[in-house]
Amino acid sequence: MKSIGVIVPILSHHFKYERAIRSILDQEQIGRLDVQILLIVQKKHVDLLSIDEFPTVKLITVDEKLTVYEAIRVGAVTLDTDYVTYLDADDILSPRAVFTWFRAAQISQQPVLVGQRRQIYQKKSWTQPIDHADYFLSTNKAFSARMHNSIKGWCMKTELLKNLPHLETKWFGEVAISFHVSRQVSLYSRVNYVVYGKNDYLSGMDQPNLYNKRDETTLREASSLFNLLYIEANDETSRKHVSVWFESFIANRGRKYLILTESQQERKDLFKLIAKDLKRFSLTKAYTKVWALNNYPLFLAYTRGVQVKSVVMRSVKILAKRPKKASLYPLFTRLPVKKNLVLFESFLGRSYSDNPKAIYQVMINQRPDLEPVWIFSSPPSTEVAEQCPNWVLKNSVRYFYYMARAEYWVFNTRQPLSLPKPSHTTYLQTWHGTPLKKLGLDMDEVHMAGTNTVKYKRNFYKQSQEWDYLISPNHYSSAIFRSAFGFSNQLLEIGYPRNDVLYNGNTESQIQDLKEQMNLPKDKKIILYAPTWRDDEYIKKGNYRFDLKLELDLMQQALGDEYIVLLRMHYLISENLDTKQYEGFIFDFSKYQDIAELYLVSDILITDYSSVFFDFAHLNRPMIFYAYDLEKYASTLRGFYFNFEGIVPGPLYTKTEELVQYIQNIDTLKNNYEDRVELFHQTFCHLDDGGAAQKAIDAVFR
Ligand code: C2G
Repeated sequence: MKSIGVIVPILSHHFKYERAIRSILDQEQIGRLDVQILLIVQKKHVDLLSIDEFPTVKLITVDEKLTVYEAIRVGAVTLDTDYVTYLDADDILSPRAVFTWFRAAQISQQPVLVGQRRQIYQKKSWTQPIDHADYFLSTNKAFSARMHNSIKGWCMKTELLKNLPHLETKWFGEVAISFHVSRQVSLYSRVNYVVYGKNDYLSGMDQPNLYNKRDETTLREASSLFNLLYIEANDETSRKHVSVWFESFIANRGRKYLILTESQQERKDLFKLIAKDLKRFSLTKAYTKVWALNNYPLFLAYTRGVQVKSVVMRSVKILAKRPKKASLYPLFTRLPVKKNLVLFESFLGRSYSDNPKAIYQVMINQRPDLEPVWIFSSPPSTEVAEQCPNWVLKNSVRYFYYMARAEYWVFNTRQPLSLPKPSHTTYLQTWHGTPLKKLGLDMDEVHMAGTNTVKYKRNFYKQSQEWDYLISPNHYSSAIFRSAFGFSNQLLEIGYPRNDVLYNGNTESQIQDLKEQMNLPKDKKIILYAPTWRDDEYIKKGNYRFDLKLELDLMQQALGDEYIVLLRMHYLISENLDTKQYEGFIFDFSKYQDIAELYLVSDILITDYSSVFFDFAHLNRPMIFYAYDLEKYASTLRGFYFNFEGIVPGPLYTKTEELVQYIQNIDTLKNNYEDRVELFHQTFCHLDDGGAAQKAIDAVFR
C-alpha cells in the first residue's frame, strides 16, 4: 500500500465534522504516510462549513441530497490513492488506524483490510499493543451477517470501488458497498485492532439515524435493496451474503418497526407491501399471513425454503416434550377467571422483594377485596411465610392453576414463555431496574447460556407483548423501555415502588432496628458490595458464577477497625462465596430477601454496572464504581445506553488499593462528586417520593 484516501461524507450541515477530520490529521506517523482526505458535501451546505480551516482537505460538492452509497461511489472515482476507507462525519479514526492499515496491507497483501470498531467513549482501549501476530487472515468470505452490515473500519483497494453501479438507496449504502466488494475478492484480511470509533448512543439520539428511525419507509428500503441485490447476485455466495443480511435485519431491526405500528390491520398492510417486494420467493397469501400473525419461526422457515410440513412436525415434537404438569395449563385457562386473585412474583420466585413486595405491602392494608398469592421457587422461610401466608410453589399443579385463573399478575421479570397470559388476566410488569446495560431488543449480541441473539429477542418480544402495564422509574427509562421491550401498552411513569421504603423507612430508629434483625454490629460503618452478573460466566442456564475480584485481606487490614463489608451477589449467581476466614468483617447477604433493606443500613455502596446504583442514589450516600472489566462488559458483553464513565456519581476504580484509599479519605473526597450527584439525581431520581406503590395500585386495580 502506498496511499490511503479517507472519504468523509457530510450528509447534513449539523454534523460536527471537525472532530472526524482532526482524527485523521492527528494520526500517528501521519508525516510518513500518504493520506488524502476527501470531504463530500451537498452544495447547499458548503457555506455553512468552515472548510478553510483544513487547507489540505480536498472538497467536492454534489447537487443532490447525499447518500453514503453515492458519496463512496463518487469518492472512489475522484481519489487516486491505491486504498480507500470511509469515515462517518460524526465518527473518528482511532489514533493508529492508518498506520495499522498500512502494516496490515504490507503483511497480508490483501485487497480488503477489516479493522475493528468501538464506541467513541471507550477510547482508552485504543492503545492496544500491536505486532505482527495481531493480524490474521480469514481463509474464506464466511463473515457473520454483522460484518456485512457495515464497512466502518474497512480499508479497500480503490479499484474495487471504481465500477460501482448507480443505486437508488437512501439507507443501507454500506450493505450495498460490502456486497459489491465481497463479490470481487476471495479473501479478506481481518485486522485485530480497533481502527474506528463510532459515535455513542446518546449523541445519536438527537440526530436519528437509520437505526433510531423506525418507520415503514426504512423497512421498505431494506426489502427493495434486498430485492435489487438478490437479482444482481449471480452466484450462491453472493446470494447468501445478501440473504443473511436481510434475515438478520428483519430479526434484529425489522421486528422493532413492525411492533411499533398501531394496529393489527396496519401491520398486515405493511406485511403485504413487503411481501410484494419479495416476489422472488413466489410468496403466496400464506406467506403474508405468516408475517401478519407475527410468527417468526415460520417466516424464517419460508424464506429458507423449508417445507411448512416439517415446521409443523417440529412444533409437534416440541409440544410433546413439554412436562406433564405444564400441559395442564392450556386446560386451566379455559376455566373462568378467579375474580380478585392477584399473583405476585419477584426475581423468578427466588425472593420476597422488590417492586412486587412494595405493591403487595400497600395493597394488603388497603384492598381487602383483593386476594394476593405469592409464587416462590422453593418453600419460604417462616418469617417470609408469616408475611405471605398465601403462596404456591412454582411449577406445581397449583401454580399452573393459579397462573391460568388469576385476574392479575404482578411480576418483576418475564413470565415463562410456555405460559401465555390468559385473555382474562391483567398483567402488571414492574421490571427491576433503571437500564444502563442494553436490554432486550436493543442488545446487539446475546451471550447468555441456553440462547442466541435471535431466539432471545424473539422470546423477549413475545413475552413483553403480554404486559398490559409497565412501571417506569424515571423519564429516561420510559423511552428505553418502549424500544427495548417493543412496549406499546400503558407505561406507568411513577417512580419505583421498591424505593418507597428508602423514603418511608430512612430514620435512625428504623435503621437500628434493621441492623438488630440482621445481627450486624452497631459500632461499625457498613460498606455494601453489590455487583451485577456477567452474561458469559455461567454454569448452566439461569445459574452464573462470580469471580470475586476484591482483595479482602487488604480491605480487612486497612478498613477493618472502622468498617464491615456486606457482600451481596446478584440473584442469578448460584455459587456460594467462602468468607469464613473473614468472620466479623465480611458478611454474606446474598441470600437476604430484599436489597432495599441492605441499602438502608449501608453507609457506602460499591457496585459496578448493576442498576442498584440508581436506587441507592435516593439515599444521597457515597458510591464507588469497581469497574475492573468495564471495557469487556461495555463493548463485548452488553453495551451501555450512556457513557458510564462520564455519568456515574462517584469514582471509577479497577484495583482494591484505590477503593481503600478513597474510603479512607471519603469525607473530603466525596465532595468532588457533588455536581455529578446532583445531575444524576435530576436525571434518574426525579420521581420517587415514597408513594409509587400507591400510584401503581390506583392505576391498575379497579
Ligand atoms: N440486585 C441485587 N443484588 C445485586 C445486584 C442486583 O439484589 N448484587 C437486584 C437489584 O434490585 C437490581 C436488580 O437486582 O436493581 C437488577 O440487577 P442488575 O444488576 O441491574 O441486573 P439485571 O438483573 O440484568 O437487570 O433494567 C435493569 C436491567 O434489566 C438489569
